[in-house]
Amino acid sequence: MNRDIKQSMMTFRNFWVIACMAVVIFGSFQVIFAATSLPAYTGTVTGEAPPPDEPLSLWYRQPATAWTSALPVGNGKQGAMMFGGIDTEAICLNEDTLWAGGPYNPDNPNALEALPQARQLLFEGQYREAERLIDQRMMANPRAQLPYQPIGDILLTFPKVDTAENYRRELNLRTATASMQFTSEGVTYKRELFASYPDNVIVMRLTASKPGQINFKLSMQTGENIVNSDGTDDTFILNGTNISSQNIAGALKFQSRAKIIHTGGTLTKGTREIPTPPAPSAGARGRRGRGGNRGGRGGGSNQSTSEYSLEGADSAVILIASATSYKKFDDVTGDPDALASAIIKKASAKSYDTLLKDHLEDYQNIFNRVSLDLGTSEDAKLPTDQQIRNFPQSNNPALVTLYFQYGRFLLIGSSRPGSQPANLQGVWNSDTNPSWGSKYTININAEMNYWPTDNTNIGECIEPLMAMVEDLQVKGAKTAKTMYDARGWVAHHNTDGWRATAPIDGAQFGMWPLGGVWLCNTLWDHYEFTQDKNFLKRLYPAMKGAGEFFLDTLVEEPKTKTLVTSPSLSPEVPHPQNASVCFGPTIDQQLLRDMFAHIIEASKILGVDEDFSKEIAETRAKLAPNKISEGGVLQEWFEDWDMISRNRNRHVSHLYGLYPGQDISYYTDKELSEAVRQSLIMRGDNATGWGLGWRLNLWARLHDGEHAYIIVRNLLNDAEGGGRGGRGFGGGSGVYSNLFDSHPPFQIDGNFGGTAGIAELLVQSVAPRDDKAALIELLPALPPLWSKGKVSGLLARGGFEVGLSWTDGKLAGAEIKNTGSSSKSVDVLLGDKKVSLTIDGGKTRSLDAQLSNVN
Ligand code: FUC
Repeated sequence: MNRDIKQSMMTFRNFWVIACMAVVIFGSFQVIFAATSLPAYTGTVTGEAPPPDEPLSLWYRQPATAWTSALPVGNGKQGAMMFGGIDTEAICLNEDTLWAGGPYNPDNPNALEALPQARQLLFEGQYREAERLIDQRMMANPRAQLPYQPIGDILLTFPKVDTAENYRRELNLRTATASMQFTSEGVTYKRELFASYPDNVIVMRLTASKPGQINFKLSMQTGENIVNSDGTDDTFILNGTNISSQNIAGALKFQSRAKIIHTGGTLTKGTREIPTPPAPSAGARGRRGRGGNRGGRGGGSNQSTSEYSLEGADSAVILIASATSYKKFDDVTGDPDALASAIIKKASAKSYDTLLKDHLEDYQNIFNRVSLDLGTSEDAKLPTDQQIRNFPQSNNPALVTLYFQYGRFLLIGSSRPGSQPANLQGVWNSDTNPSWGSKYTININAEMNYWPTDNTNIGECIEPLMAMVEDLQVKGAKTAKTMYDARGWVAHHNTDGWRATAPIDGAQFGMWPLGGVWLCNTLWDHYEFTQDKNFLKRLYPAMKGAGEFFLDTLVEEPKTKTLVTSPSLSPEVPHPQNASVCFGPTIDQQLLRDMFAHIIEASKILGVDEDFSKEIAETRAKLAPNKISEGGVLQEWFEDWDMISRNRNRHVSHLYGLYPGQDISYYTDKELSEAVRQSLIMRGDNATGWGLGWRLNLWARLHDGEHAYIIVRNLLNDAEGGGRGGRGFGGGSGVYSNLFDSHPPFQIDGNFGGTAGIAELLVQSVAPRDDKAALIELLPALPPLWSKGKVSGLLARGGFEVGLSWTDGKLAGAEIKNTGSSSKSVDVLLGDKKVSLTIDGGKTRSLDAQLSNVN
């Protein structure tokens, strides 16, 4: 179906679903709606609120109606979105362990028998037949993984407001607090929301400039099953169970609590009559859309029967916590009631000011490590949605700075020690059937989420990814044994909360056994930045196990006698033989060359597994090399099909070697780097969110700041204004008005790729290896439009922190700190100038514009 027609039908369907649910029940006070949107405010907004004092703020002069205009907060485990509605509000809640279904084993024992035949067909050039065979005999059962779920929405309804003066809502990135304020009949109302990591709680405060003015009713809705909704005198409690999916029964219990603490006024607990709920939308019950990937809309249709009313209070604080029975991918015996009540008990023992202070101390300790100034402009004074609309015609570097810092805020908000890793939507999902299940796609997306972790100095955010890889080793070992009769572990192109590792969706997407390797390489990068040997000890078993799997499954290509993966594919790109499945796609060998090099180095550093490391080195030497096609591009496949295919796909998998990989060095592999450049030109600058994030980093590595800026522009395209769009997705990629990346729909990886790429334009680095010192390059790809600026707190591989400033596009000065405890050498590069420094542990050296050492 024509994409535009489809899109407008979707919009129409959304409208209809929302309209059906916007049932006014009891007079002007109570409204039911789906929190993928908020009914538009029907009163009048007057006045022009000034910009917030904090320049690092997203801000708007009207409430959000679409979920992608609402503002997120998160503490890693719990996420919330706030619309800033005037007489209605929905706080959309996520808890990162609520997935559909329960523990399951999708490994397909029939795969093993089909494996040799698939390999043979591939070597015989019968790609289509191989793909068909794999599709029939080697895919997971079920063929899809299970989707991540929203908890539901806390609904607040307020007395009707006819006129709201000087309305403003904002997200202050310095305080990680979303808020809104307006004045009505001489009273200024303010509502603030933050998510505290130290207390694992979501905190909302409602204040008014005059006493006795806080009135609201609180209830909840969810797309999950409600067991009961009740509570104590001051605490709303909803107990529920998760939905089933793919015939895997829901096995999780969950609970959400909202404790209302008020000054003055009266709080009453009541019940409300629920009209016969609208039939659950197909989306709410696991309907699978286009390609099995497009989600349905509508998260919440089951309404709580309990409802709390606060009347005439001076102020109120609502403490919100959700918990589930998920303990681990194979253990669902947790007690959500005990967990949620413990959180609320701990948080309510603190005053609001203390909760806020502890939150700020924790958050700012991480967020404030990097400061960036790319310059400002008149446009920077405008509301964020306006800045986005103007961006193509303006030079507004302040919006780029905001977008950069927003990416850091989002990762701090969706991935902290003890939480799950950031999924395709971080920890902000409103749909029970989200696009691509809001899972972990590990053929680019989950890894991209972690690209800004180290260079933008938020290193602790990587911990959940390491923990997930520990789980995947367990599940992936079963998949390796069952489906390949191999040692070690394997993960294909996706995983979920249950850590499924078998190939899914269809051979042309799922038959890619390198997901685990890419994850290992992402984690290795953390080691290169930090030089943290304890982290390396934790990572090593994962690399070793992934290495063992490939020692057992690499096959010799008959003509060249080189080693290749088979069966595999170049992620999601069909080749000219009418299939995607193939042997030895370029990315596979690049990923393996990198990981094998890491294993060899780790074995030396940790003093372990000498023989294994030798075997890995021998195998590494036999891997099929990178090849340049007749047409001058880097070959994507083993065969030279690129010039036939002339693919403009968003995936640029074969360019992995240059970024984020290390297989192709811009400094030493000039010809291959040029071939990467040619491939990138052939692929084009037009892609969906994460495809742009990847292109940005690649252009940065290719030292082309001017071209990189074209990509920055595309990343910041106004997704809501139509504008340019990614191929095959019918337009609308870029950013929504809340600066969420639009694939479309919202997918968070583009935000993270963008943030990493902006840092990569300013500083690049190579870790020390053998007797070679670390390398730090200053301003490798500065876009000409950013003529003056400064940055501090970026990290470089080898254990360094870098600050620098520039004017007229040229370095003004730099500071390099050795973040380790012992003395280290580093080569510093600026254009074709290079100096070698030795910096004592914990010390900083300053350089001037000529790279002369000034102290
Ligand atoms: C891969 C990509 C899609 C999307 C999905 C989550 O399948 O090809 O574009 O990002 O992952």
